[in-house]
Amino acid sequence: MNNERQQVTVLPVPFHYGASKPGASGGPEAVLQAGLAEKLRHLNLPHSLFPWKEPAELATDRRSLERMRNWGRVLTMSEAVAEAVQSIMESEALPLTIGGDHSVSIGTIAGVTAHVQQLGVVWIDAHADLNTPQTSHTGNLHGMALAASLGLGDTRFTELLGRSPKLQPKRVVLVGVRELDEGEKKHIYETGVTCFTMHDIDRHGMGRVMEKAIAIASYGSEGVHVSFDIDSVDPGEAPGTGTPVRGGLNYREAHLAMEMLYDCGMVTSADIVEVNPLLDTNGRTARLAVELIGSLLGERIL
Ligand code: Z70
Ligand code: MN
Ligand code: MN
Ligand code: MN
Repeated sequence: MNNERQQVTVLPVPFHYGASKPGASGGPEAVLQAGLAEKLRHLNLPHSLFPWKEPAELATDRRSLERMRNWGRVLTMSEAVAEAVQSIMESEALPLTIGGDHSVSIGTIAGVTAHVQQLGVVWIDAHADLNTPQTSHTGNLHGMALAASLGLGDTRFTELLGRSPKLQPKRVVLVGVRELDEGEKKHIYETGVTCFTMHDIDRHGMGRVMEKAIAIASYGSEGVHVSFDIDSVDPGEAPGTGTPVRGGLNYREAHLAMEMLYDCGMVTSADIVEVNPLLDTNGRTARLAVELIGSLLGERIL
């Protein structure tokens, strides 16, 4: 985006079947309650709410239940999200998808890449979400979302809207990672995606890490997609999420990341996922999500 009063279309996706626990389906409502529309108004950004309709349920193949839990539900949701995001991109607005668990990003990336072929991705998360049905210990599709976008895993997901892979590994950067399954480490080495762990952030600072992340995601790219899993932030600051992991981003690091992404002027689309109001304390995590969206869309102190 060129950042000039970009039209924003908010896509709420109340969905939790990609995760172990329910609750993430309350994410969009919680983030809206916490003042998302007011924030966009305050930033003087023209915005609208996409009328999300719960798709009719697809019969689930029972044989696949263990390795890809609820795959039928996740697939129909992904198709609907991909179509919605594609139409938002067509209208030249920025799709801001509010999850929902992280499986919603399978659809958002499919929708964005229908328009932006060479898309960079900055995936900010405690996890890498690089499992396939073969490597996953849980069978949860939110742990397979980035893998699917890179063409790894079940073809029903990798070939959403046709083309696979959606992303080239050289444009994909993970930030904030602190919990990886063995198979995910293998996928990082084999694909060559860049992974900045909490170790890198502690050692070099968030500013330096984000400079590198943005340089990698934007080099030769036509746009950058931001996929922000709220569990990247330390559980002390963001308790309302399904899989909290100690030692996460602090408040300032999370905001700095979003501010630097805005400043790069390349952001075409974003997801904020895994806000779980059932696990939240007094709406703290939902409010944080709204503040971070503000920073991503240009809010500044001075
Ligand atoms: C684990 C899995 C995950 C988000 C947890 C966890 C994945 N690697 N992703 N929370 N957002 O189940 O595959
Ligand atoms: Mn995630
Ligand atoms: Mn995560
Ligand atoms: Mn495990």
